Amino acid sequence: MLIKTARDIKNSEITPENIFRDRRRILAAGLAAGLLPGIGLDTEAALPDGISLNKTKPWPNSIDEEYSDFDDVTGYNNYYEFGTGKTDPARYAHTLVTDPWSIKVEGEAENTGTFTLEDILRPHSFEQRVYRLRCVEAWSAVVPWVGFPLADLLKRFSPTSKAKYVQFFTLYEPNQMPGLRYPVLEWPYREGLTIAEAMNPLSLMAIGLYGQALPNQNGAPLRLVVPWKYGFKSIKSIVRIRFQESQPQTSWNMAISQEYGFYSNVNPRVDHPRWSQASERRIGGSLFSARTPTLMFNGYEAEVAHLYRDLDLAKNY
Ligand SMILES: Nc1nc2c(c(=O)[nH]1)N[C@H]1C(S)=C(S)[C@@H](COP(=O)(O)O)O[C@H]1N2
Ligand SMILES: [Mo]
Repeated sequence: MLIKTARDIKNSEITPENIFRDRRRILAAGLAAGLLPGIGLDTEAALPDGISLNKTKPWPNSIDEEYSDFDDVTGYNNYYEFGTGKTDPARYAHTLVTDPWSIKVEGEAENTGTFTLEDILRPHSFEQRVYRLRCVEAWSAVVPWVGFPLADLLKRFSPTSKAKYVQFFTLYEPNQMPGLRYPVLEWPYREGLTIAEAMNPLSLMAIGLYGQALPNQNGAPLRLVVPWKYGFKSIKSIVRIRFQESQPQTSWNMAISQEYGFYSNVNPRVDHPRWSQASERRIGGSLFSARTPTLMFNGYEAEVAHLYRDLDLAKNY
């Protein structure tokens, strides 16, 4: 039996756009619930042999909103290593080599070293979590991510009591990533979280979306999704994880510290110096389509507000 992936279904095969959308939704949901056999799909190419998304379980706390279109989520991206244009990553990220892939773990942890992607993924079972992700540029997307809690991974390295923060680095390979030629950010791209943020059950290590492995432009083979923070915290194509006592450097803070702080929590009450953060536009609509109000912590206030009880969020943006 041949199952078409979202990517294979051509618009021309179906007339009304909403049916097209619905079919993709059903396909992705079916794959994630294990209702459809994954045999014949080549969409797990970014994952090591033996790692399969067939047993992905739906996560019960997913938001109940219509998914953004697969084509928008995989065609309109920020991944500056492949260029600063929104369509550059989809156009150029095919040169990213995700196999073999390994991750170096260092710093304040007992179990450091270099691990293959298979070592990293093998013990985990995968969930489909529908999260809203909001870019600092005021567009947002509703995406069925596939992944596992970041905390479950970090605990395997036994961080020491000095591990107050964790820093992440993206691959740096100028031969594969044409955007590295331009000094728009500090390379390699780096991000950081407090250990409490990293251990929060919402922090997701993602390996897929819409029931299939991550496309390169979305950060294959594994990337963070931190849904209560602006999108740039959700670092792609991770190759290094470092536990440390002091607050780590982050590429956006190093580039423009007046605009991008360490925390970067979604906060409609604290504007970006150059634009309002009070509302957002769902990806895929026209520039003139209705904006929806941005929610505190991107709608995840109940889960994460306690992390910031003693912080002035206007100063700690
Ligand atoms: N390595 C790396 N990770 C990155 C970025 C980047 O340029 N390089 N862009 C970030 C930004 S600004 C956003 S909004 C999200 C976008 O994720 P998406 O393209 O999967 O929607 O990725 C984040 N992760
Ligand atoms: Mo972003």
